[in-house]
Amino acid sequence: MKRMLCALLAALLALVTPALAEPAADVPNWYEVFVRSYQDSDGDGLGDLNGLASRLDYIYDMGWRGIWLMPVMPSPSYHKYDVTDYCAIDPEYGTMDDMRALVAGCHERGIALIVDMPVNHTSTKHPWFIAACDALRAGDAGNEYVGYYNFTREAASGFVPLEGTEWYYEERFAGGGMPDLNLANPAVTAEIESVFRFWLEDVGVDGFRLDAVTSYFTGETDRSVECLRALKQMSEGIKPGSVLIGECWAGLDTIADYYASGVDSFFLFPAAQAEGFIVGSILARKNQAEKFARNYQAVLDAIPDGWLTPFLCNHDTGRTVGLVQGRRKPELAKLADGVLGMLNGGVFNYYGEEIGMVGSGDDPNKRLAMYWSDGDMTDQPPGANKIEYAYPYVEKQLADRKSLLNYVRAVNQARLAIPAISRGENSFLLAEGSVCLMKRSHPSGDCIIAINFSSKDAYTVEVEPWQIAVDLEVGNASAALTEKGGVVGLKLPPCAVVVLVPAE
Ligand SMILES: [Ca+2]
Ligand SMILES: [Ca+2]
Repeated sequence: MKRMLCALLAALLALVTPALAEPAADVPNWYEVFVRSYQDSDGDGLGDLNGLASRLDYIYDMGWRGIWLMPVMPSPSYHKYDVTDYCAIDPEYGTMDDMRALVAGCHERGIALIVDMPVNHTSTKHPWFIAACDALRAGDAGNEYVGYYNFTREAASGFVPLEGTEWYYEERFAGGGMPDLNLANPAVTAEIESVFRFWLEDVGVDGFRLDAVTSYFTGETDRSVECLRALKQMSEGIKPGSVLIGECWAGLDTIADYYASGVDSFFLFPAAQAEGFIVGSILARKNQAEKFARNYQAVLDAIPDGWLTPFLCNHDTGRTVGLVQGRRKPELAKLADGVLGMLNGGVFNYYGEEIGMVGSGDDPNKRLAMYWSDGDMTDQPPGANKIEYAYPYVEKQLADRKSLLNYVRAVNQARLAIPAISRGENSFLLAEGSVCLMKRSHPSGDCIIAINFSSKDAYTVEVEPWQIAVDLEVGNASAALTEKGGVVGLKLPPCAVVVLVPAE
């Protein structure tokens, strides 16, 4: 009787207790959004938080379960990486109440939300910097805010003169009005802790994207790693399970070194951009699979226990369609997204990638207005001088089963349906010529991933007679399992990405 009661209680509890949200660090599909260019809600031409909130159903339906917001705090610049108040929302984007509503809207749908936290530097218009400069001009070098930044009397690389004084201040992103904070000053880290507490506890976000971590202590990896370790302890102490993802724009070895900080993940730059191994493999004339396998294995060897966050492009880089000649070869834009989507960890898609937006050259060109439908877009960011859209807008692509958008959606859905893709342990079964076979082992069920990098059909002998669970078609041809003389083989159309699972 007692046992029955316990079972009944447990069943009741299971009914009333909401499923615990997964730690954000396990989110398989992320979406990076530049709020200003995404969706306007009030007719001023500038994207805003309420506009983004109105697109959450679209984002969810596309299969993204995490959003990274580029900075939303008050700032004199259009990109807002130079902050003047870390605990407020830029009025262009809305109010803190709008932010809280956005967080609620995300969490209702099971979407994690992280915000960009640029703490390497502030704006020159930040009250801390203004107070520091006023003090130095008044001859008060002992003022507490002077210690918030790195002032020196000697000219040095990375330092700029403070007008009206004999002082110089550190500014690693020269010309951007972004003086570097003195992260060795406990008063500054105490400020950061109260900022973290505000966002994690009060606003309820799930973590932060940490901007420019290699500039925390320029040229001193150990000190930057030490600082990140303290930030991770700080955020974990405030909100266990909150996520930190660092921008360590560097080579694989340096990124691997940064994982020692305990920060959850660092963007996988070696996979990204024209120089990255995804585009590099796709554009190789031969032996694409070997190139991919060699490079991906190097990543897995360098970061054996770390959670990866691969991506193709972001707000600082050229967009994928340009990188893979996707105007002429739309199948390669799909293949790039397919290959990215078959990597371990949490994959990041930059907004607009799903419709094949293009952008290169000056930064604003890489941050153009999201193209929702005819006439439905925000104003373009100031300074954009190359405005073009190579592919149709969202509305058209939603209606086209063969569009890039529906391909990206299928990639995301595959990652949601088969956890082994993002979390399984990888082993290469084959990497020969243009064909690559990977096995992912995971307690939820194993899978095999097959990629044909070439523009020709490929046939490979399969190791196990599994069934095709996902066939990411770029054209009209499908993958197929065939049997010849008792040996099961896999036929792969051009640019195919296929996921197999054990036959039922
Ligand atoms: Ca607006
Ligand atoms: Ca710095």
